[in-house]
Amino acid sequence: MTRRNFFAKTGVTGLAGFLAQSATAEELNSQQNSKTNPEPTNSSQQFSPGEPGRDYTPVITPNGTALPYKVIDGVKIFHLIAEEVNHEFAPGLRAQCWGFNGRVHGPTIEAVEGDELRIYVTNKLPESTSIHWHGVLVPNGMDGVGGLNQKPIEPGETYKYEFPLRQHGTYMYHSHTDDMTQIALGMMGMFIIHPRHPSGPRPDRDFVLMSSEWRIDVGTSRPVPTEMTDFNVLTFNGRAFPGTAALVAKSGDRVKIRFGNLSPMEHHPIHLHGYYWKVVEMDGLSVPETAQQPGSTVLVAVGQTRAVEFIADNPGDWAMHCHMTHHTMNQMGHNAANLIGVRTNGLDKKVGKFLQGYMTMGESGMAGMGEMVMPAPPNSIPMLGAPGKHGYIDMGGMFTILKVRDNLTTYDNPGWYENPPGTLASLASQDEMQRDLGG
Ligand SMILES: [Cu+2]
Repeated sequence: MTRRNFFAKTGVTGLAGFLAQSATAEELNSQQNSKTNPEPTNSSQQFSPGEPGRDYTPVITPNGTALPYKVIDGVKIFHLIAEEVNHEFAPGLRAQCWGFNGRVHGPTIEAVEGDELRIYVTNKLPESTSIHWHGVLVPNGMDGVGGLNQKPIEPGETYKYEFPLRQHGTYMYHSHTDDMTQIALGMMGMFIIHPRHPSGPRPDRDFVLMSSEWRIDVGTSRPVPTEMTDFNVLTFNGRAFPGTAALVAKSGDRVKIRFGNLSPMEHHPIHLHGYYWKVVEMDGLSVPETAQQPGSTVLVAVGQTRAVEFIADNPGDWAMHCHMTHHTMNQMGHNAANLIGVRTNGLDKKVGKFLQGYMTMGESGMAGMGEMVMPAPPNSIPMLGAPGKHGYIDMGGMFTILKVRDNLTTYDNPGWYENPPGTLASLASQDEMQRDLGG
């Protein structure tokens, strides 16, 4: 559905409603790369991971990008710039965060086992910082814990980290000075090391998804670093559904998904519909084939990485999300009264005379709350969802869609799945109910 006929159908053009400011999930999936992902600010790039001649399948960072590098005297040179970033979590919600090279989270560092790295870190923040290479085996003085392993990088300074890559796998990087503030504001990214001598089949699609969580009070634009329990924006790669880009694969592809979690406080059981996978990496270490746990949900605790693999042999639009239900919601107050089953007939109308836009929470469940056209506080995203092919999708937060199709010619977003005849849940007829359920 295009934006034009979406607005024509729902008639909300010009309304100050949630819907008026949001595109369909499909549109977001197809547009957001160009809208929200500016090229990195590093202008000295000469190479990008995945160029012809690279002996690996480059990873895909949905809603993100890889950090460019150049090679000087055989050393791969990267440059991370820690800086404030005005970041969009989903259309309608932006906040002043801290990230790298104009991004939240930072770009994915991608290199190969055996590489010699030199990573410059420039601090453009108002306070000191330092960067830890999470899970990467480095000399002690390169480990990045401010005060313990190095002097903090003061505002305006540039430090260099140098180390060889002695391993391969899925790792992360993050601030390790004033961690509570800097991680809560977004200073993290993924660090992927490809094997020098790959064994086993190479993935056709190799995705990277980093989980995080934020407290951003409605109408404000600064994440709250002191929050310990009540996070209201849950993200994959810094984006909340419907702002998350779909993962696209074609039938028969070997798909690898690398999960990392640097949420301040919470673990995330990530669940994929339509498939089971095998866990092939734990904290970057390859799991021997005979020990690879099968499943469709993998718990990714804070500080952990997990990588899973499966063959994309079941076409469709498959949900993939954290299974904690409060982690697939956008901004809401968690202290609302429980009114499910309470008859509040007419209450909204009566109170609405005095309080414009008043709405009772969930008399008959909360589905549809995101769909209602109600005045939105400035800079906030609805609690749930986006329009989908078959109606409104009551999901938000740490939710995305795996799109698998036969005969794809590109990996651009293919739109919504066309269900083959006889494979779509539908309203039961009276005759069918009489036949199968009896009188
Ligand atoms: Cu979660």
